[in-house]
Amino acid sequence: MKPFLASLWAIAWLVSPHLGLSATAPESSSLRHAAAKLFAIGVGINDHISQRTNDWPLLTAQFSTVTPENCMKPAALQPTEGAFDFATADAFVDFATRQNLKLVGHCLVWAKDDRTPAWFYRVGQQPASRELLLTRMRQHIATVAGRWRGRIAMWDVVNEALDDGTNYLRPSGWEQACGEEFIAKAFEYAHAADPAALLVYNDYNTELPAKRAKMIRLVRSLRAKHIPLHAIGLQGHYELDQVPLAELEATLVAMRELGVKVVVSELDIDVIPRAKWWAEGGKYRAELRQLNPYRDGCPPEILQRQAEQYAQLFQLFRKHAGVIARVSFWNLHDGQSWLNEFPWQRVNHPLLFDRAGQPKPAFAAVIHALTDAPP
Ligand code: 9MR
Repeated sequence: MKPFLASLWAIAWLVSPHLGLSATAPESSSLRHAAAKLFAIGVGINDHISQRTNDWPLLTAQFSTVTPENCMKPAALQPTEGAFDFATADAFVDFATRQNLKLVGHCLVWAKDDRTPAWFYRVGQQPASRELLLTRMRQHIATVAGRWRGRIAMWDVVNEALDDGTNYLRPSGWEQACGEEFIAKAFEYAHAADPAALLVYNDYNTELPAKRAKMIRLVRSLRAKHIPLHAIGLQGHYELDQVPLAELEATLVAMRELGVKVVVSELDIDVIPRAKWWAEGGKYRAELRQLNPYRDGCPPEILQRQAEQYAQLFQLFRKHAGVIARVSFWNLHDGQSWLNEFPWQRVNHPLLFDRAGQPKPAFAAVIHALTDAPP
């Protein structure tokens, strides 16, 4: 190429993304482009993404933000006291940085005993004191958030602390020793370790009125103490035909009124509903374990219903884009979804891309909901 033509080409290449001229990922075929003026589009992905080259084209065409599915959790990073293992998470952060993907760290504290290494709570056979528990928490957060200071855009600081039953907070080693204070401290420690990171409280079912009320109480309480809480994570693990649109909208409005941002942090729509697993003391579990109706593929009418329900969700997100900073899916495509394993093994189809990474009807429905003229 002649030097003059070469420089013209270089200028065109440099300005084209700003003019929306990207040839490879225009609005009609890329979620992140379609949502660009509204919110970031993210995804929770396999910890070993840096080695999974087959996943890269879909990931980078569609998403701008990534959350590691497991490798930054306390159990992965500090399984025993002081013995940090950063190998997988470091490779993840380097990969995302190289690919210009923003990072969500997940999570500094998981307020569930079965998800927190038992050593945090104990001294020998005795429960650890409040002081010791907070010291351990501070060391964990300072080491982890400090390690990638300035490189993680958002941290899920505390995950799943609100109770599903009648308590305010879920009973846990944290709650027992410190009450609500452990949440406040986690945010203070995270802010000290990485002052530029946006700090998120992340939980599920916060659309439901009872849990929404607990979340409002938590936000008010942290705000009154000037705790650096910046956003609420609504996980968004929904089930086909049960997407709680009106209740979700009420939660979005409540967060807007409180002046706190929202991230939809782990979105999916399960097509083999799972709620029955927990009903009536678990008496349906043996029956459900046999249930695997879509092992040979998902019927078109189910895919169509899923597409309509995803479209309704994204219409709602678009309406409330002023309060929503990001919408992240939980897993890259159907073959990688946690819902193939949880709470029983079945071939599931909860995402926008099928097992070959090809767009499903829900993909076009979401693009349409994001880009067509508002009603
Ligand atoms: O998808 C994750 C799965 O691979 C893990 O086994 C599990 C336990 O660590 O966590 C899953 O991700 C969860 C996330 O960390 C928090 N919200 C609920 C997600 C689905 O269970």
